[in-house]
Amino acid sequence: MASRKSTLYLFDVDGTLTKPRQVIKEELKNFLLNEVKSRVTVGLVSGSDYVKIAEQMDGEAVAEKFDYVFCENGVVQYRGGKLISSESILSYLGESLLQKVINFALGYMSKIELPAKRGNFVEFRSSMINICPVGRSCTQSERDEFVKFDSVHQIRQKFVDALQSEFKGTGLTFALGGQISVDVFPTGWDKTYCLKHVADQEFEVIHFFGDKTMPGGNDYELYNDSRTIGHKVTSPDDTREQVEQCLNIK
Ligand code: M1P
Repeated sequence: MASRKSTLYLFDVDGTLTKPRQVIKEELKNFLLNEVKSRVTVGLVSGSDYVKIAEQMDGEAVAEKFDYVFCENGVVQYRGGKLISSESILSYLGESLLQKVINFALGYMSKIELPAKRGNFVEFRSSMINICPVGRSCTQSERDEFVKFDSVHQIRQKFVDALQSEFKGTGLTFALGGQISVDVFPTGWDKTYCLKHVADQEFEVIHFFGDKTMPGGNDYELYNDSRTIGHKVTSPDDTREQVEQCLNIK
């Protein structure tokens, strides 16, 4: 029988609890905070930083509402409403390698033609760099247009291939996090990182719900980790159905 002490439910955000980069629906949020959190411990684990997770989960108080909020794959950790730990990609890689990656990425992106290009092509976060060919300041319709274009022309996959070949042996991972960008981080700083933070809690079972579970997707490692029971979901509605089945509350 699942209980808060024995069982942890971890949820990816984009594509799992919300449409990509959109705000969670009120009913699903209430379901998580009432029905689910009263039965098991609940955590969020996203590639995004805290600001984006808060926007999407409907408010700054997200860290207080959920038991755990693991940002940037869990390398930035909030527990019980407080920032507990984070790592610095700058200290880990050093300025020289970091600049080589940024310079290569900007050079590569300067040579591709897209339906639209806007601003904020490189977003520097505590523990990862997010590189975005269309530019993170694109509008929702420009984002949608890029997603279609990318599915035909494999813009991001080719970019990842080029980055992997250029930075082979440097211990960097290049992952297709969301819809329009590539996440760059030290190998091992994927979503399995968050499991280190809960090791002391001795959960008997850890369930993980995510949509990007294919190789190269940013849910792949945690979904396939032997310490979790992975659930592949296709939408926020599907997530709710699968959770109801697991908790036997339908
Ligand atoms: O789903 C998590 C991803 O969300 C955003 O992706 P995109 O803007 O490409 O849809 C980014 O914050 C990305 O870093 C993150 O992994």
